[in-house]
Amino acid sequence: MNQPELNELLSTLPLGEIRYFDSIGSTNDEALAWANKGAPDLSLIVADEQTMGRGRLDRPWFTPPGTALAFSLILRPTADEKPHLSRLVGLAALAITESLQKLGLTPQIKWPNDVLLNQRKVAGVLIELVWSGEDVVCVVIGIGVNILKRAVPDTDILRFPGTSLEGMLGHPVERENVLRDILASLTALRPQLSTDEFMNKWGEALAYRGRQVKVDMGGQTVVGRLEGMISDGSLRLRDDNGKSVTVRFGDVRLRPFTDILRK
Ligand code: BT5
Repeated sequence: MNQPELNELLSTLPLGEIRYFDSIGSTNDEALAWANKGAPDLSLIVADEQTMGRGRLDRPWFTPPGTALAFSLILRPTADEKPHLSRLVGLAALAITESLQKLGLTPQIKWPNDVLLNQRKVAGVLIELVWSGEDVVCVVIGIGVNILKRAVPDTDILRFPGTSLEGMLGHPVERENVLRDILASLTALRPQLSTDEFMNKWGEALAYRGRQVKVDMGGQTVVGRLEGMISDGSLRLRDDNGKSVTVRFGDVRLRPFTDILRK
């Protein structure tokens, strides 16, 4: 992967500027800095390797060189999009699932920000906002996808089992094509962000629907049957007393099977 190849590969997509790095701390950090300096809408940072890749709550995200996709897209939300910023994680996750479906795979979204193949995490999304006073001026959508088996960290340092496209397909894939497909899906889905159609697509892609799950909300946990989402993308569960519970942030795990999967 290099800058001229990327420019050529993505030339038909409605992107802003594109910057490529052989190695970087975190593409999201670079994107946040660039957003603050006026990056145009849909500008893109791509890196071959991340040395300080981040997940949510500053958890580490591993991107060894030559094995994965790590990129960040800068969005300047329109007035119509601003009431729906909490759906952007779904936009990114859906774009990933659509691109993996093209490879004949059956991905699911583990709410809120993971994409799973066969119950294992193949991709993660990290959304970060740039504020000006009370107003969100930019959103950085960070996406990491494990392409080769070597991208997947050792099981003992993972919170959830991981996998790669190579691991699932049994052969390597061209990561450039996956990148192009994700960006094509994301830019095509973006105009639907405010619609019920978008929420339906997102809901249909959710893993564990109708199953008993445990959601860890940073210490506090909720247990219940996963019913779907409400319009802002929050998760809707039905607890054992039949009460509807809404969860805005957390880590979902299947109950009681997750611990078996971790081994
Ligand atoms: C995420 O966070 O899954 C968001 C990952 C976003 C990464 C992209 S790469 C481009 C951009 N630049 C960045 O710096 N970040 C974004 P979370 O749900 O908090 O999951 C983090 C957890 O995933 C870690 O605690 C590990 O257990 C696990 N993990 C780390 N690297 C992984 C990998 N390559 N494959 C599978 N799991 C991984």
